[in-house]
Amino acid sequence: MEIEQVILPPPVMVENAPPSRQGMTYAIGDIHGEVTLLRRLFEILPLREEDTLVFLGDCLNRGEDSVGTIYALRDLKQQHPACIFLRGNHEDKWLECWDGARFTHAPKSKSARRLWRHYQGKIPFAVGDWLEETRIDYEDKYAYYAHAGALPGHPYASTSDKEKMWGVEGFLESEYDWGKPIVCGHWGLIDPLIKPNLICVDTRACRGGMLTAIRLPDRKLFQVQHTYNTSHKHKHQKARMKQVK
Ligand SMILES: [Mn+2]
Repeated sequence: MEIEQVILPPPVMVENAPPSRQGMTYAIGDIHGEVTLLRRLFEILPLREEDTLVFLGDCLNRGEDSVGTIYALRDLKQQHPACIFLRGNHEDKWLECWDGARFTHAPKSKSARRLWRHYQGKIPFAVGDWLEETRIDYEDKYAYYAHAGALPGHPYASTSDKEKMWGVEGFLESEYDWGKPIVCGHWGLIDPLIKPNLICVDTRACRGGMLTAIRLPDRKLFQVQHTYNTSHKHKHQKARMKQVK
């Protein structure tokens, strides 16, 4: 099996750095294997050394190349150590099949089974190794970050791990103030949802939508999308850059 390593371009450095060199945080929505979009996103992010990257989970399954995406994320962390990888429901499912050395079976989903068949059950060790590194949530001075959000109406700390990864009904509609905004992916929206108390940046990258990143604290959005030649869905793709605000 040929495995292609994906090399990400070096981070773009900002020419006119803001007067304060305070680190900002880029939260990146569900990638779902869309490694080309990931690469394009990093062509437009004005990432600086002091900034933190928070990947909001569901990095694999469904899209173009799940394993390539994991390699790309691993390489990115080599270049930029301040990378946080959150655990989404898709990572959670794959981890249940990981025994610390290999995957024993595939999760029960169409895209996971397709991946399993593609590698004839021999999914590279690097994937399990990376999965082990994922964490349920993250907090910094700007926000709480969890793949699918938090339990509405209760302090953040009372949200269970399962709820953070799999979501709770009514979360997106909630006006509850957790003290800091909750930043999440998971919900497959057409446009990013940006409210005072919560932000969702899963914008269906793997289903013809956008891969979205939001920067905190200024809430600037960075988005890339495939543009398809209608007859060759995955061949003639270009990222279309759309910056909002
Ligand atoms: Mn999800």
